Amino acid sequence: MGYSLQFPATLSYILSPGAKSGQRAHYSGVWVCLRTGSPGDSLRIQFPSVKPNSVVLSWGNPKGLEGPKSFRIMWSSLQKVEGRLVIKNFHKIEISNLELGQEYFFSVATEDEDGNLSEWVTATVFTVVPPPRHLTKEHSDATSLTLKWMDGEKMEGIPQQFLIAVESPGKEPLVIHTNDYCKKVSDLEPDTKYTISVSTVVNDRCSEPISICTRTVVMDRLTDEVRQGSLWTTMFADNSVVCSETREQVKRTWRGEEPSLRQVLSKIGLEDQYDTKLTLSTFLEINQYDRSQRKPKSARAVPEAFLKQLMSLNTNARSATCVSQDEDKCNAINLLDLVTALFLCSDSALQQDLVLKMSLCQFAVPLLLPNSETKEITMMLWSMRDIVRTFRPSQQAFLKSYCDERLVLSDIPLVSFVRLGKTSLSKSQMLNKLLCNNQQIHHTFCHRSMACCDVPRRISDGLVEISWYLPCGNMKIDKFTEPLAFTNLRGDIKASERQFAFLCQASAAVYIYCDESETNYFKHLEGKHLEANIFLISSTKGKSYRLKQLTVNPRLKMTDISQIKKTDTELLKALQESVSKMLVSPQTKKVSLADLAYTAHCCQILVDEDRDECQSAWENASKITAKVTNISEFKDKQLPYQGNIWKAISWVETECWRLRKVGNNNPDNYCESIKEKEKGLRNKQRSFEMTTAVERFHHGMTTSEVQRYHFLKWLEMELDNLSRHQLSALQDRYKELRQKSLEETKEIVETDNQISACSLRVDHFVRECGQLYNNVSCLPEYSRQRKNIEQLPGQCAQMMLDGFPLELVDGDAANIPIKWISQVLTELHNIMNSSSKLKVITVIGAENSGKSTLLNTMFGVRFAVNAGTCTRGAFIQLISVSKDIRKELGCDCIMLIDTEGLKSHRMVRDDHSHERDKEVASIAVALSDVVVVSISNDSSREKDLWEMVCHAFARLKGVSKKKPVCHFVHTNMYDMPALEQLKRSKELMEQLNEMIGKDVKMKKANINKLSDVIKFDLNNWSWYIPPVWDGTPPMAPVNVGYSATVYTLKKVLINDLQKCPERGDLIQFIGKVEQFWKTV
Ligand SMILES: Nc1nc2c(ncn2[C@@H]2O[C@H](COP(=O)(O)OP(=O)(O)O)[C@@H](O)[C@H]2O)c(=O)[nH]1
Ligand SMILES: [Mg+2]
Repeated sequence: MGYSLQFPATLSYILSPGAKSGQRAHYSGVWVCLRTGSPGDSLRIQFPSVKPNSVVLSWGNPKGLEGPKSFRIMWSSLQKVEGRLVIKNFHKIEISNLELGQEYFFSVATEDEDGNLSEWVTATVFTVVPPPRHLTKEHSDATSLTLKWMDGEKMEGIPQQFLIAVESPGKEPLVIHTNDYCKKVSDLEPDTKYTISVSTVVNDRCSEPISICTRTVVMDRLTDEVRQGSLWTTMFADNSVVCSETREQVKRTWRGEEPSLRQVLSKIGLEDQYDTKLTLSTFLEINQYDRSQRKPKSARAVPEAFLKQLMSLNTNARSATCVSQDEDKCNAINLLDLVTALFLCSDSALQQDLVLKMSLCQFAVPLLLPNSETKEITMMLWSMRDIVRTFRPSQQAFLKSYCDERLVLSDIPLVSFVRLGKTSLSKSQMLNKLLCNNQQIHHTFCHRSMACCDVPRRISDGLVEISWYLPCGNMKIDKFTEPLAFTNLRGDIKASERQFAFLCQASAAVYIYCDESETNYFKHLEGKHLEANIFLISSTKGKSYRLKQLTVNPRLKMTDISQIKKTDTELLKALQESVSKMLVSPQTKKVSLADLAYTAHCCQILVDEDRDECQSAWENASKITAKVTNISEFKDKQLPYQGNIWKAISWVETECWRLRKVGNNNPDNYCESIKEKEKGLRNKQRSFEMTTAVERFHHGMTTSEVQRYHFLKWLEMELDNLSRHQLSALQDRYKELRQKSLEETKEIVETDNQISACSLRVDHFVRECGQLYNNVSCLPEYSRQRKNIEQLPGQCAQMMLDGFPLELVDGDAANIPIKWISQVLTELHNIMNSSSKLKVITVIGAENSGKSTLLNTMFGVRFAVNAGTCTRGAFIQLISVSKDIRKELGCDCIMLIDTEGLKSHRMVRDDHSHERDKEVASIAVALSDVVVVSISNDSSREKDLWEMVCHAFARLKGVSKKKPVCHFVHTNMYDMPALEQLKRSKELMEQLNEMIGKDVKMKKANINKLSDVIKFDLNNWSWYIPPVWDGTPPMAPVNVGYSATVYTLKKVLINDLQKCPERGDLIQFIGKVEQFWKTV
């Protein structure tokens, strides 16, 4: 409720419980000083919230003063009186439009009905100075480091200074003042841990600091070597490798003669993003590109086109988006340069997402990323953390079980391919052939013959890419029976010594392409200890090849291990044999990428995870996960609010209006008894405290903005690591049982329950926060705990903006925690500056029919895939609409609702869960403008599903006046001729109409045919979507047809949204949720 005054300040009233909404406070524009009268001693002023530009002040009720009363409030800064006003019956007020970092004096007096004024009570407060944001370490060596940050929120244009404190245990802290946004801190000790904090200073007032912890590197021997002038120095000493670049190379960089990175970046329009970084949310935003994809006309349009297509898992993203060289020579950019530039210009959330999507498309992903300007090389461990794959090595195939692994944690042999000098053979093409299972070769590594790969590389020499070979357990298909990782170094090893040294220490085998005449190069390796087996693919003038084994210890020696190979095919065969032979050897080095971080450090390669926000976030997350030994015990002890009591409350709460078990009782009496029961349960729930785990969760969420994303991601991954193995076995069992027979109800239900008990996800923590928030009013008003809990909705709103879905309907308890959801969405509305007009797309349908996969592919979001077996809830995610098409679309954002699957009758337990499924589907449908009903091609349960869907629509008629637009999507459909599709669609329509016609309830509601409840366009109301995978997973890339069909559907959905009448914003949406939940 905003209220404008002629004062420089605006204010808004915060309703106290007794006040009626809409009641406005009386305000007198002219200030008259009245004589003092009634007592005012209980008017102690408190400041429940102090922000940079506003404060909330509150005070108690004056003792002995009954009846209506007014308060006079006056506030001033050091310079002048800033504002005055009179309000009636409120005890709390927000004063805004204040200046940050200023001292303000507030005075309040009571005025009774006769106009007598109490004594003034005063209090002073300083408005907050916002801390700086995005503090990062740009560069560091043994004795210095460079920091960079941005100014705090709303600080643009305000004169400010920054205070830097550099602290290290046992040393005097170093304090530096600066006016810049970047600072080099020198004279540090090597190999020492430092905590560095930066605060904003305005009017001599300091903000809260933001800090990072970091460790300087071990004394840099590189510079010594360069100083001594040795051209090529590679030292292998007790397992650590230090390499140097040539003095010339270093000098050139110093003189700034190689600005190729900046040139490339500015050519593709990313010059600013090198510093400010692209974010995930920028690419999820719906913009013109989503309405009509087009081939980029200039190099500047390439990054967006590539990223957008990658987000929708288009396996043609690489070639389809490049500007052809024929059209414009200076416009073309090498694909590897594009990938390198994008990774250098993305923040860590986007990097991780890119890698995940690239790996689903079976594109190789960056392992070592070079920065041609700073000469830094970064191992992209964090970026790869999110890749989880299911595969089946030969042993598992025998046991009929799968391995479900987070790849960076699996011990998998690494096989590296590098080149010395120039060779005519394309090692990338050879690798692609090694990686593919059949004749159809997938371009995992891009190679010269691909479009845009023949353009000269400018910034990607030294890039090492990685891709995995994972067996499916079928001997007829698998080329290798064990998992393998292949890496590929771009450019000559002579120019990438650190990468080469790393690969020699990290790999099981390194294959070096080289010409016979260049083998002298290896002389400097003589006597060194190399972990990898080194093989040469040595050619004589590029005409014939021979595989040789290279040993360097004690003396350099080359042994032929193959006959001369004249053709590529012969060579490929020899390579495959060599790799297979290595795989079966028990001595083969197997190592996880996570463990290779150490090797990277030894080779002077940075690791992206060393960034301080990432490390601290990990520490915070692991404090929680380290305590989990038994998941269901942990949930009972540490997340008690959402346990059985909440389930019971949910049941009684809804029972009051649903009267499921009223029987022959008088409904009024029944309700009374239910309410009594609810009261008892609620009291019991209130006796819980905020547990350590939730406190830590709160801490992790609130530490800092950059850390929050990392914290949530770490928590998500670590929790997944704890439960994945057990869960995936149960899920396999569940699927198996379902396929076997629908009658094995009991066992299915049991497995379902077990899955539920073993699940522990971030959602459970958020759920707990919701429950705590619902009960927050029982805590003392100014307690620390209450303050913490009251921050939670804001944090969760941020979490949604970070790309994490929010649970709308708690699937386990079948309830919507309304108070919590309302507050989170209200905070979201505020964060979006009240521009939250929305339209809603919902997906409902059978469980495991690929609903979440569909939404994820369509919008690039991250709904949980394969989670539909245990919960029956609904999740929401908000994506923003770009400003230039908001008017056209009639909304500022799109809400996606992903519902968990509808289950069929026969296997449902006797706890009204069938009813709950319908309720969840109904509310989701009632809230939406566009509904997608997904149908799997398993027709056995279709009838039940239809019944449920029809019921959802029918109920809708009772609660909502408008009909949603509806699309029916058949997923996992192999090529179906158009005629057959038409026939099927017709049949489906008839079936649905018939079902509706027969239903007595529907008849009563005056529903006779499908079009009475939903809108659809007969030309495109039913869709046949090809299977996701092109081939047999795990080696299958995403099907081009899948991605293309999903994209077409997306365009249609967005068009449908455009045609839907505008609706309100998030605040109105909350109202609708509440209203529908009670009526469905
Ligand atoms: N083979 C195949 N698997 C799919 C397809 N779509 C989804 N899946 C897999 O089916 C499982 C369930 O998918 P999910 O999207 O979670 O289904 P939901 O329960 O309907 O949300 C996941 O393992 C998906 O990878 C498809 O078209 N073909
Ligand atoms: Mg799902």
